[in-house]
Amino acid sequence: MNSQDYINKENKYGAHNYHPLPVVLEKGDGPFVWDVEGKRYYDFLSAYSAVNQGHCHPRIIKAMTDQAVRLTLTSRAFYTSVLGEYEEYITKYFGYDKVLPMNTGAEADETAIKLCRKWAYLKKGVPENSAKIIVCEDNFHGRTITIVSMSTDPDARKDFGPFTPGFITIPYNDLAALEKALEDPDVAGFLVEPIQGEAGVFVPDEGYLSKAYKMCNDKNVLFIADEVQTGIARTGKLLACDHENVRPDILILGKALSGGVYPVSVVLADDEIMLTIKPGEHGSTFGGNPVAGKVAIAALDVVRDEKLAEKAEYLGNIFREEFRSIDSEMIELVRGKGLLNAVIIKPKGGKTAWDVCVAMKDNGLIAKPTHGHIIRFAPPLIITEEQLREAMNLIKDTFKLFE
Ligand code: IF1
Repeated sequence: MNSQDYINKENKYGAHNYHPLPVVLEKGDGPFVWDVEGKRYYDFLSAYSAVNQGHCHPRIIKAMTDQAVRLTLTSRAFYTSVLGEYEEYITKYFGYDKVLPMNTGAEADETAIKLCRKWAYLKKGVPENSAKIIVCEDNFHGRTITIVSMSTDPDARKDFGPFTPGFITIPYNDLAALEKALEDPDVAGFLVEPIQGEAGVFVPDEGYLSKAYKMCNDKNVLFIADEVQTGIARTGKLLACDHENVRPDILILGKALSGGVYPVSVVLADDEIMLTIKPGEHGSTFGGNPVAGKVAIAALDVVRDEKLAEKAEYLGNIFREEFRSIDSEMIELVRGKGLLNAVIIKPKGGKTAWDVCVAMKDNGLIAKPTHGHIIRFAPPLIITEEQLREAMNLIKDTFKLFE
C-alpha cells in the first residue's frame, strides 16, 4: 500500500471530522517522523504540543511497557501501588495540595468547571445553579458540549445546541472587560489560556495574567489556567503562568504530561477547592490508572532532567529571529513564546498558508495551518540547535518557491 491507499481507507471507514495534510506517518523518533514511503520529516506540530519530549522517548516508553506488563487498570474502586506515588510526585512537582487525575484535556477542563462550581456553592455562597464562569473570545478548551458552549467559534458550535448555560464571554487580553464582568457576585471563576493556542498563538500583553489573577483574587473568584497546550515547558517555562509568577487556583494539564505516549490529564488545586468534591461525585474509568501514573512521572522527569523549558526559551528566540530575517511578502507577522510560535501568512498569487504547508511537507517539514491563514510551528523541545537551524533552512527554501 502507498500513501494514497492509506488515505482512501481512512476516508472510506473513518468519520470525516478532520482534513489532514496529505501525509501518512508510520514512525516517529525524537523530532522526526517518517511516512509510509520512508520519507523523513521534521515534526513542527508535535501533536499540538503533546510530544514536547520527542516521539517515542525511550524513558517514557520504558515506563509504559514496564507497567503495562504488570497492571494496566483496576478502576478507582480499589487502591493501587502506583496512584499514591504519582499523586505525591505531581503535587510536589507543581506545588499544590491535591490532584484529580483524568485522561484528556477536555475531561480536565470539564473537571475544573465542576470543581469551580462546587466550590462556589459550598465555599463562596453563590446560590445553587447560579454560578457563572468568565471565558475569553476565541478560546479553545476541547470539544465536549459544555466546552463548546463556551466557544465563540461558529464551526465548533453550529448544530450542536442546546448549550450549557453559565458562561460570560469577554475579549481576551482585555482587563477592563474582565473588571466589569467580575462585578457580578455570582461569578465563580475565570477560565483562561495563558496563550491562546488555537486562536493562532495569541500572546497577551505583559502583565495581563498577573493583573487578571489579582483582580480575580480581590473578588474571591478562582483563576483557572488551561495549560493543556502551553504547559510542560512549551513556552520556555514549566508553565506559561510562570512567566508572570502567577499561581493559578486551579491548574489544568494534559498533552505533554505523558509525552504523547498515553492520554493523561490532571487538575491541580489546594484542599479548600479540591475537597469540595466528595466520594462518588466525580470520576473516570481510566483516570489515574497505573500506566498513566508511571508514564507521567517519566515524562515530567524528562522535562526536568533534559532542561526542556530552558531549551524552549533559548531555541524559541533563535526561531523567531531567523524567521523574521526571511524576506517574503507572505510573512505578515511572527509571534510566540518559547517554542510555541505562529506565523501569519498573507496570501499571494492565490497561494495560501495551506499551499505553504504542502510545499514545506515536500521539503521535509510538517506543520499545519489554523484558521486558514496562520501556521503554527511547535517542534518537540528536544530538537537540537543544529536541527532547528536545518529546519529553518527548509522553511526559508520553501518561501523562496513563492517569490
Ligand atoms: C483536536 C485545536 C490545539 C487545548 C487546550 C484543552 C484541549 C486542547 C488549550 C482539549 C486541545 C487539541 C485538540 C485537537 C487539536 C488541538 C488544538 F486545534 F483543536 F485547538 F492544540 F489548538 N485545552 N487541543 O489546546 O484537550 O481533549 O484534545 O486532549 O481537537 O484535533 P483534548
